[in-house]
Amino acid sequence: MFQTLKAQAPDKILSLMQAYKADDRDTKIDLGVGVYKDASGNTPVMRAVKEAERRLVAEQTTKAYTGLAGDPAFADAMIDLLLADTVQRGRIAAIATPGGTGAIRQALEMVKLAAPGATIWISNPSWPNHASIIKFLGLPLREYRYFDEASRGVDFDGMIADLSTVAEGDVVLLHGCCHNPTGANPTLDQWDQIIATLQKVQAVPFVDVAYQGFGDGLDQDAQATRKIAAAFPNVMIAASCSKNFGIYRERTGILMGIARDADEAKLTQANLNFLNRQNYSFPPDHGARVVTTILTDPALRADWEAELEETRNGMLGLRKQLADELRQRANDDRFDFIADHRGMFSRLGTTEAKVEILRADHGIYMVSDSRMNIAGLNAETVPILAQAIVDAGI
Ligand code: PLP
Ligand code: TYF
Repeated sequence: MFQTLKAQAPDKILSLMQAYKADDRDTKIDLGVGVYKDASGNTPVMRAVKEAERRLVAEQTTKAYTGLAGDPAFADAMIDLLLADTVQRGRIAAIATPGGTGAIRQALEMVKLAAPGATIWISNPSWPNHASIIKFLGLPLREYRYFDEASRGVDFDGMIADLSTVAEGDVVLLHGCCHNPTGANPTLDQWDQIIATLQKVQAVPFVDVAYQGFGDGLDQDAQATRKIAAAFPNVMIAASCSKNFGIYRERTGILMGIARDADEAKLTQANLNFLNRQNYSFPPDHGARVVTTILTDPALRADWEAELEETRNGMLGLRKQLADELRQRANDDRFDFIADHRGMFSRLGTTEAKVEILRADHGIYMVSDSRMNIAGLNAETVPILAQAIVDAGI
């Protein structure tokens, strides 16, 4: 059987991780995979996570199965964190999933069930796994313009022009905040126009939120998602706890489906439960329970928010430092966009050949599309990167 298999293209970001590990230069700098790193290059377990895990180990009395949708308290806590009171709770169906990726996969399977002919629209560019999973499921895929190569900001006119051509019932995948891979995000006014455009064509928004708290703050990063949630009869939202709780390997995420009314929400919930059952039955519980413990305990929650703020402000500081260094060294303000971008990533906007020069000559690893993980930097390596960018003639 296996002899019939074809080779699969490897994930570029994960291959880069391997290449970085194999490089024996001690000056190497890893700006590849989207994992947060502190100034010493470590990805620590957050304080509140450690404490929640300690309590769980001490107090948990059973590991028996939860429900197919996961622990209902997790859904309540996550809906509150992301949507606050934007939408009536009775209109929201939700399932716990293995990470944000599991939620994306289940959302796309939901489209296959509910609207098999619908085209899925993704930004150009987007997180590579979006297109990969859509194609794997055999769903029609199209791209809308998103990134303006010249300014390294959002190509807003192009985006609106393309979204105006979406057919009724098509699904439009949007990054709720901290766009991956570009770091460029619409303003709240622009979000209003995006929403008006999608309402006009009667599209179904599908929001991917993987970095809440990494951009402008927990509430600020949820603003676009809340606006969308309030504006459409049906919305899907895939949220990940990997980054903002630092629990990458626990595989903790949630898919929310906003329905027209409570009856439709019950039907949606039953179908989401069905999809969990078809794919893996009960979703992982440990990470979800850690998240619920933190979000529902005021002291733990305050400590988590404080540590997340330190993380966020650290990345903002590095952005500013890098933009300043580049302004001085290049004697030009063309890199100021780095300070305007939000989240873990910025797309530098250079060629694959220049990215390769940075890797070969300077041991600086970024994804071939010139996406850099800002958290891979520290105060000492920012000037080294800035000089390398100038030396490479970027
Ligand atoms: N969506 C985007 C845009 C991402 O960058 C990620 C990456 O971590 C995810 C979803 C899903 O992450 P995970 O499956 O690790 O929770
Ligand atoms: O974009 C990133 O780097 C993160 C981590 O197959 C990641 O989202 C990268 C590739 C992948 C899964 C997660």
